[in-house]
Amino acid sequence: MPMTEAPESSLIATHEGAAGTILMNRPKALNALNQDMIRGFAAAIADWRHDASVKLALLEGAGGRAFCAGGDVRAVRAAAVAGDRAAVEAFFSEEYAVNAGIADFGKPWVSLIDGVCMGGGIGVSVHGSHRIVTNHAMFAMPETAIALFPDVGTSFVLPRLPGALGIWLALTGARLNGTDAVHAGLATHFTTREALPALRAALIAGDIGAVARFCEAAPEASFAPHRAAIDRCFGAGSIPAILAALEAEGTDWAREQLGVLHHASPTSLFVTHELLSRGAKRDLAGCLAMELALTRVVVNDHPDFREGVRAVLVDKDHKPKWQPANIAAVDQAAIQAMFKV
Ligand code: QUE
Repeated sequence: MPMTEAPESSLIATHEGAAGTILMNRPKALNALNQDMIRGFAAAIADWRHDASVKLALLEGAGGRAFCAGGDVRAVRAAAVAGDRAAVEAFFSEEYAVNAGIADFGKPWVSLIDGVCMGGGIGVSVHGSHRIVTNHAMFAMPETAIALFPDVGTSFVLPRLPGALGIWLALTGARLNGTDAVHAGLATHFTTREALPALRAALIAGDIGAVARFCEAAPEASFAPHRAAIDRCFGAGSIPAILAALEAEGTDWAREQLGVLHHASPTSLFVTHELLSRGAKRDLAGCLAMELALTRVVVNDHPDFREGVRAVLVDKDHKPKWQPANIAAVDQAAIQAMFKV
């Protein structure tokens, strides 16, 4: 036995049968993507795209609790606090290049999503052909809580979901279970955790048709009772109009949504609404370029991002002090000026 063991890699990319398999392997951090993992994705995509022995890519998260909780925003915050703009740029530009590389991978990109899937985890799955969720999946785009915005190409995806579902998910960070994710269009197939080993074995054997055999119809979405109210309120067209519509609604559900919105970064709410409006009119590449330009301003120059990550992930007091502190004080011209692309 060696005295010391090499630290285990945070991303394990290998060939198994007909598949290229990727295991996101940082279970204590819920497999949140760091720079090394992003570089591992980029290398695997480049290798496998033109390798005829790789019939499909299969993506999983280690540890049983998470697929991938997002990006390593603690590290991004540390870079921003240190004034290291180059590190911030490297992180997001390389992450978004991976998202684009998955979209044009050219063969099946199959994600087995059994646990937490947020932010960056959606980015490494949603642009692929097969997003298979289990009864233990939990999807969310929680970025407004840390004063970021829905990125990783979701400014392209979310405006294209049915009705106002995308803007609702983006603004509130609402959690979806596996069946919800299928009904929303973020996932493509529903199965059970118990079926995953056999499905995985069939995929390794190159049998992409196994997906249809092992998956089943998703039961009704938990948001179904609120679908009409979601479209009515979150489709209102602006942040002030959404708040007014929720207030007019007068239900417990609407009051709950208002509570969530009033806890989020006010700046982030306006940025997110504008981003999705613009994203509805652009292709994926245009959306990723818009997001990258926005990270430079939001992450490096605005105080809310570092404060949001501090409150949610560093100190965990969940008491962020936003600047400005409330929605009425947001300068809409300043929001428009944050969009450089
Ligand atoms: C918004 C986010 C993230 C978040 C929470 C938010 C995010 C992210 C994580 C996260 C959660 C648990 C971990 C971890 C990271 O939380 O991107 O390492 O153990 O990665 O409200 O965007």
